[in-house]
Amino acid sequence: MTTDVIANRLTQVALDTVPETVIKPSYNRQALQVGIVHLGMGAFHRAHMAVYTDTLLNLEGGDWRILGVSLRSPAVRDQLQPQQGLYTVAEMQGDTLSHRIIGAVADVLVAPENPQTVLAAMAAPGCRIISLTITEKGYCHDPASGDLNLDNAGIRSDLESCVAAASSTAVDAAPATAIGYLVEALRRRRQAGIEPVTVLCCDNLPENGSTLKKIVLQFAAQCDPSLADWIAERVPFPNTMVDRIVPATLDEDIQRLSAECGYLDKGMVKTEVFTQWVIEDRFAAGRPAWERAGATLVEDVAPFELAKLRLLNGAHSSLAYLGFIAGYPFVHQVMEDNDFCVYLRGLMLDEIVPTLSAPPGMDLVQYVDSLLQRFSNASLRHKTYQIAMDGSQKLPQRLLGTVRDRLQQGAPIEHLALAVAGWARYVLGFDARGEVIEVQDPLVARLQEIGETHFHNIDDLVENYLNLREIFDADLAVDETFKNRVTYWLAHILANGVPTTLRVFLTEKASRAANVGNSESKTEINL
Ligand code: CS2
Repeated sequence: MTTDVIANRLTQVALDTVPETVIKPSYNRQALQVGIVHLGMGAFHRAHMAVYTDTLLNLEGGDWRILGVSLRSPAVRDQLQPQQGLYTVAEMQGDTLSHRIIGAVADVLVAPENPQTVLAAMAAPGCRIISLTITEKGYCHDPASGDLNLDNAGIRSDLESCVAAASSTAVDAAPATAIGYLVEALRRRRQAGIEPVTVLCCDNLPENGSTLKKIVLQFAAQCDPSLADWIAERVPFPNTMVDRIVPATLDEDIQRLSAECGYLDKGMVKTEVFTQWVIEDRFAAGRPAWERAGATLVEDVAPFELAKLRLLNGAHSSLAYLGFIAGYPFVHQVMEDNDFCVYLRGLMLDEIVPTLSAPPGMDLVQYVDSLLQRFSNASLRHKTYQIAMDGSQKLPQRLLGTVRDRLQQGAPIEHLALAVAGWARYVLGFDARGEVIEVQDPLVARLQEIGETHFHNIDDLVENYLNLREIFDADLAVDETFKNRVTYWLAHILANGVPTTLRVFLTEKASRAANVGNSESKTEINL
């Protein structure tokens, strides 16, 4: 007998024995067809888009179930397939915990094991939406310029297959990248005369749909310009703003669920109560009525997306780098440190908010308060290390766009420069006690080479980081104010550590405000 049987694994059959306190799908799952193929079955999708879709299926049914595709690892398939796609979303806030089982996922495929099945599903007439949560680096682009990275090994091999497919009829391409899958699926749809689909990007990229469209068109143009034209004309790529904090599931979360609800769910995800999804309403072949499930369908997502990327994600990355170096493994621990709270509030209110225009119906000062509360949610146990990953892909849209706008306005960038210095300190690859940090980033080799070569000369160190064109565009790299302030704060952190640096930062800020007499800052300094 396996442990799964002993522990009562969640399955379609076992649904009846799940306690009443757990919300379950009320629709006949098998009767509903797949209408969405989703690339990237990580925890975020399972706690966000799949939940909206499940809510809608509960309300009105519809052929909108989701076929998930994992582009690399079989882990999620191995978790969900024995559970017939069922999994639990645990919403956590303080001591309160609610559980809901999601039925929207029909199955999960692992792309490298079954590339042709994946492509066939993406090219099937029933597939009306192809959606993606593949993280920033999955787009194989240069985050500073938004262009496809033609040096990426996966892109190079996918381009070769694409050229071959465009010139012959019987090529079974096995793409390496999500972009390769998308273009090949769209090529097959066009060739077979199947109605175009909508490609729905749900990652934290600036103008995510438009960015993905540009990458896809650049790719397609390299192998078949007429395909690029067809995609440009026929396939919508709506922009979206996605928001929900979804930390990676820990073993202890699975054990807790098992202890509290009496079943084993290896695919469970944990999240906060808050959730938001703003979608540009531009679909080629219909869409689920997600507005009935709480999503906001709008004509223009840009202000929502910019506010979310710059405020939530910008502050998140800042607290992750500085917090990790300060010795805090979890986000809520950072928020328990008053100096951090004051700094983050100042970062958002003084330096980020002035670069934004408030999205319709949103008060940005209230939004900042709500973010500080959300970050303080101790029950999520969200690791600073998780957010610190892939900084080279995140910094441009989270912090550097704001820096650029502030510099153009001649406005101070002190908080932002400290955050960028926190990133530069983190990617050196050792913490305050000299312990190794396993930096996870597509540019890790170059980052660490720069760190090793220039560690003893901070000016050169910063200069070399700023010369990484994937992250810092040419104008920003030569901006003396930016370089100077990042160098200043990095030197401070290296000499004194993050906690002392933060204290000095806040003291200097308070005395500047006192000197001005009438504080320029909206932040309450609580020293
Ligand atoms: C986080 C995001 O890991 C990260 O980089 O900043 O995943 C964040 O939790 C979500 O964007 C919240 O919507």
